[in-house]
Amino acid sequence: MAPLASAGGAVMSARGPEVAARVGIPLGIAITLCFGTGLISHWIQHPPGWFYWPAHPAWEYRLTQGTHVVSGVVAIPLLLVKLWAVYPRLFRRPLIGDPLRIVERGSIALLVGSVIFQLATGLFNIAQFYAWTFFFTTTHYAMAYVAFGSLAVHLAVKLPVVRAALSRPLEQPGTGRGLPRRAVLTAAGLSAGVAGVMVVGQSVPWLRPLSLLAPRSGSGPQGVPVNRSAAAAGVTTTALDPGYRLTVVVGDRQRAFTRAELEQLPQAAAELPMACVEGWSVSARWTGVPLRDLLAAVGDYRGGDVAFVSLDGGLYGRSVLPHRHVIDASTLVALGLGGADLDLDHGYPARLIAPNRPGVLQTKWLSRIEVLP
Ligand SMILES: Nc1nc2c(c(=O)[nH]1)N[C@H]1C(S)=C(S)[C@@H](COP(=O)(O)O)O[C@H]1N2
Ligand SMILES: [Mo]
Repeated sequence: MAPLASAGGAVMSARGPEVAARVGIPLGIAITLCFGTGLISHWIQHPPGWFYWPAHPAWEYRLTQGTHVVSGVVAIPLLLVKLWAVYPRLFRRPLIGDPLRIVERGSIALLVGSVIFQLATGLFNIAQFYAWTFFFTTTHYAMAYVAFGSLAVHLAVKLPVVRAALSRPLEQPGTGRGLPRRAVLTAAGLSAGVAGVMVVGQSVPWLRPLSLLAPRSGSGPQGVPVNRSAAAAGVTTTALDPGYRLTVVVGDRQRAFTRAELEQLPQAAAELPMACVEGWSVSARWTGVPLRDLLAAVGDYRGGDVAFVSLDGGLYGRSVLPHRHVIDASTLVALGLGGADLDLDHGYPARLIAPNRPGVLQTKWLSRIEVLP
């Protein structure tokens, strides 16, 4: 058996730019994917005027948000290995010096701080710390620019070091010290792979049994997970009240529908995913009244966004649907799921389901639908 001291010495030798640069490549790719898909998700929820997000393919948001969460989780072990590889250098003297060194140090401090902040708050969010959602969305969004900007500066400053490190062989011939570096890289790759597989199961059904890191991985009434139940939202009584009405407002006309009246309108079915911002998603067969037909039953819809209001007065009790989703044939005011009546926890008596939208905008327990001026 090798003496401990020599094993320790060999592991120490694996630290340095050779490992740091090589781990940096998948880490940079993961962070870039995470940043890009995060921007998409934010823009869908807070659309700038120039932003265009199509209604089809319906699975696109499922893919981008699944990628967002998987790439973020995969980045965590890679970041830890990278920090381990450069750790002694982070404290090399002088801590500050000439301007280039100040930029280098500053960008590293910002980069490490902001990336750790992003990964930690993202993880907390998928573990559902809903109390600080407002703080989360604005801060996670703003900090994403800080993280990505400092990554760009860091890469620009370090490019010569990175290129030199990548052009040197990983192994150092003759010293017998090459193996630990390869082992460190293998361990980094394996742990990133394991972390990725453990969350990817929340979007890919046949990997679901492996998704140990996914808090809501598939079970729920009618085979669809529930983030917020009717009881948690405090709507059980109002949703089951025989006096329930869904008010629909189109221009200066308005009509209030009972659930039975909604059931009497022509029904349609759509196979659409529920894709949560937390990364989990599942495809399901929804039935109900096409939104455009429901609007037509009330008045003359001439375009514009449509607002959805829930019996639930909470943070997610309201959403706005853009015109191109309003007119899409697969957008339903859903009354059924998987061939049965909508479960109370899935939004009974009626909920919105539209293609290619984040779950958070698929408002449950609808009380009012209104075409915005
Ligand atoms: N009124 C209301 N609608 C809501 C929510 C909510 O809390 N209240 N949660 C949203 C979120 S975050 C998701 S992911 C989906 C989940 O729908 P499900 O519970 O039917 O899977 O509902 C959305 N609709
Ligand atoms: Mo969600």
